[in-house]
Formats: sequence, C-alpha cells, structure tokens
Amino acid sequence: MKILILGGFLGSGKTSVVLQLAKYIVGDSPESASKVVIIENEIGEVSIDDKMLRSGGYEVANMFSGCVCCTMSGELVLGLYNIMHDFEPELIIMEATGVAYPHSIRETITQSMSDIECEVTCVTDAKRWKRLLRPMEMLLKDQLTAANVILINKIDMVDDDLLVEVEASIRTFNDKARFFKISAAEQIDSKVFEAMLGNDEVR
Ligand SMILES: Nc1nc2c(ncn2[C@@H]2O[C@H](COP(=O)(O)OP(=O)(O)OP(=O)(O)O)[C@@H](O)[C@H]2O)c(=O)[nH]1
Ligand SMILES: [Mg+2]
Repeated sequence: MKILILGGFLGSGKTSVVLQLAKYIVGDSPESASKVVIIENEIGEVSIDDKMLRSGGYEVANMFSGCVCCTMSGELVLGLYNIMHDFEPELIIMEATGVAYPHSIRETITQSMSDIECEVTCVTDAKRWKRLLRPMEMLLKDQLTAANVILINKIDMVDDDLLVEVEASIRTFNDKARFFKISAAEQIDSKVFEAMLGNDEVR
C-alpha cells in the first residue's frame, strides 16, 4: 500500500490538488472510489474541505485533535492501521495541516510500518512565497526538504519574472525534487499526478 502525504503552507492549494488527484485516480468509474482513502488532518473545527471531498464519494477520515507530525504521531499510526484494516485501499492521500512538518510524518510512518510506501509532495504558493519566506523559513524549509515532488502553485497569479525568482528561491532548499508549475484553479496535467504517485521512473 502507498501513502501520499501532501504538505505545504496554509492556503497553498493542497485541497485543490487533492480533489483533482482523487478524480484522476478514480476516473470515470465511481465504484473505484473505494480504492482511495483521504485523510484530512486539520486542527480545529469540521472543515469545508472535508464536506467537499465527501460529496465526491470518497472515504474521508479526519484527524482533528492535533497535528499528526508531533502530538499525534501515535494516533496517526493507529489510524492508518484502522484504515488499512477497514477499507483495504490501494492508496491513502493525507493532507497535512498547513503547519505540519511532513519530514517527521514520513519518519513516523516508515519507522513503524514497514509495508507502506511513502511519497511526499509539497505545494507552494507562488503568489505569497516571498512574503512568507522570512517569517516561516524553518517550516517551509522542512516542508520542501521532505518532498520528492514540489508543486509551484497559483502561477496564474504571478508574472513570469516573479515565477523565475520564486522557483530559484525554492530550489535553494531542495533541488533534487521533481518540480512542476501549476495552477490548481485549472486542470492539472496528468504527468503531475503520476509523478506525485511515484509512478514514473525518473526521480
Ligand atoms: N487563483 C488561484 N487560486 C487558487 C489556486 N489554487 C488554490 N487556489 C485558491 O486558494 C485558496 C486555498 O486553496 P486550498 O486548496 O483550500 O488550500 P489548502 O492548502 O488546502 O488550504 P488549508 O487546508 O487551509 O491549509 C482557495 O480559495 C483556492 O480556490 C490557483 O492555482 N490559482
Ligand atoms: Mg486544505
């Protein structure tokens, strides 16, 4: 079984990407929605994201009482075992909170569950990157270094010069990941999803 962790700062576009990815995997056969379980780790109230995902017929599990990267790592492992037992999905997609450290989420999972394959995608917000970088550097750095795929999102909101600048800045934190510039407000290319799922060979 495989788990795809989506990290990235608050409002960077994680849910927008998850929605399209889930649709891409399920395709035109709604019965195959059962192959995918989506975990939304949000701190606080019942979320709109959650309602939106459920309306697509997906199985959505919530982890609300804290952040899975730190206070809830035990619950995360337990939750994953329960999901594997109850649903036997081929894929779990986990949207981490915007302030989560995906690096430690991956460590928790790989250390305690040897039979699970872990992919990490980081969603970044091209529009707000420069503004967030200084105050959030430690967090953004961790989110980026943990990732095998980095999405530079919201390219519809920036001009080409700024995009070049933002990409160069992001690459100083991780130049090994696969990079894709996207707008999750529009149709995302299938090659992006295949890379996120680790289905293409090039790394
Ligand atoms: N213009 C534009 N807006 C976008 C894009 N991607 C996401 N948005 C908008 O940005 C806002 C945040 O997107 P979400 O997908 O909810 O982001 P998120 O990372 O899941 O947010 P949190 O879960 O709250 O951390 C929403 O209003 C989206 O419609 C994009 O590529 N272009
Ligand atoms: Mg979200």
